[in-house]
Amino acid sequence: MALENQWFQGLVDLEVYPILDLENRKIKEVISRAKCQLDQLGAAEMTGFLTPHGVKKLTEESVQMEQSAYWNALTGNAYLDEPEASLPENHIRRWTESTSLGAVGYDQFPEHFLLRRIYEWEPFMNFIREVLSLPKLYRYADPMGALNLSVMKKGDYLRWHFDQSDFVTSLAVRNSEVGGEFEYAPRIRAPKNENYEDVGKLLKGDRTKVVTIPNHPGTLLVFQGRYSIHRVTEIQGETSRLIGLFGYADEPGVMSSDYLRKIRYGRTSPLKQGI
Ligand SMILES: O=C(O)CCC(=O)C(=O)O
Ligand SMILES: [Fe+2]
Repeated sequence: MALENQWFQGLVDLEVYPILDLENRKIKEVISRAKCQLDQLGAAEMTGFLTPHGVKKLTEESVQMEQSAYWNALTGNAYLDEPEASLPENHIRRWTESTSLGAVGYDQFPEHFLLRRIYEWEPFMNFIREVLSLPKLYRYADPMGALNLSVMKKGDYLRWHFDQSDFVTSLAVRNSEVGGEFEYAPRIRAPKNENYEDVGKLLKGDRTKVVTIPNHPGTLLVFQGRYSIHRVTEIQGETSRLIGLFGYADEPGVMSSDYLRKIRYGRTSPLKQGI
C-alpha cells in the first residue's frame, strides 16, 4: 500500500525516525545513539518522534479519554513493597511518600486511537526491541496494563520509586504549565548493591545525583527504572500532564495482579474480552 494512505503518515516523523526499514542508515544511527544513552544513563530520549500534527491529534484524543481516568492516591515506599518487620524504624525502606494520579487502561482505548495504533504497530515494537538490544519483545498480555494513558492533574505527584519491570517506554503527549518533570538518579543501585546510603540522601532532598528530563510533547523515552530511582514532580497549574505508557516485555504473557489492577484502574475485570 502506498505510504501516503497509511494512518501514521504525517503523524510519526519518519524522516528523522525511519522505523519502517531498520536497515536504513539513518535509523541505525538513531538506534546506536539510543543504545549509548541507555548504557550510560539508563534512559534514551528521542525528541520529535511525533510531528507537531501528531502531537495535536494525540492531545485531542487523550483529552477525550481523560475524563475516564481512574484517579487514586496512596502512600508507600520507593521499593513498592511492604518493608520486612525486622527492619529498624529508621530504615530507608520504611520511608514513605504519597502518590496521586489517574490512569486510563488499554481496554478503554478505541481501536483507532493513535496511541493504541502506535503501541500495536509491529515496526514500532521492532524499533524498541533494537534499542533495548533484545532478541524478542512482546506486548503485555494484560488487557488493562498493556497500554496506559497517565493523567496527572494539579497537585498530583508520582513519588520516588524503582520500577519492578526492567524498562518502560513512554510517549509524552501534553505538559503541565509548571512541574510534571521526570527526575531520576541514573543507576543509583545495582543488582548486588542497594546503596541505601545514597538512596536515603536523595529521598531526604539531596539533589546531587538527580537528572531532569523535561516533558516535551512528542518525545519517546525508553527508560530502565529498576536501578534508577525516579519520580514525576508535582503538577502546578490547570493543564494536566498526559503521557502514554507502553507495556513491552522480553517474555510473553505478562499480566498485572488483581491488587495492581484495583489500585490503578479501580477494577479487576476488563471492560470487554478479546483485545
Ligand atoms: O509518567 C512518567 O513519566 C513515568 C511513569 C513511571 O515512572 C511509572 O509508571 O513507573
Ligand atoms: Fe516508574
